[in-house]
Amino acid sequence: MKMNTSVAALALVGMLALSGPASAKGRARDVEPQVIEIHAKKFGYEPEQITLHKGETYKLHLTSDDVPHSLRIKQLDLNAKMKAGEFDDVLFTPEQMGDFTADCGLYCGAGHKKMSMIVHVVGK
Ligand SMILES: [Cu+2]
Repeated sequence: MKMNTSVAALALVGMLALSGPASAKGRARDVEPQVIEIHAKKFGYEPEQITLHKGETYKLHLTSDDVPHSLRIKQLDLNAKMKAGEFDDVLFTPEQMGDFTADCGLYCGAGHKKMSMIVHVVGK
């Protein structure tokens, strides 16, 4: 009888010890978002494709090397301006998996419709 009680007490101590690391895990998620630099230029983007993880927040570091463009993905609710010679940071969290084609939402000349970039969104 006495032994059973101490076993139960030990089990309780073990459970309390386990609850500690679980809350520390929550803090590890407060890391700075990964920065992804993207350049637009008549008539394309650099890089031409990127891979992101669904549900993760990224900081898009956007600029244009010539005239104003934008980076638009309708399905992911993104349409960010890309200013000429100036950087803008845009926080972006893709919430759908799949292969998406980003295009330019700002008319920039004869090749405007040809501007595209592939964004792969994968699971973790
Ligand atoms: Cu454009």
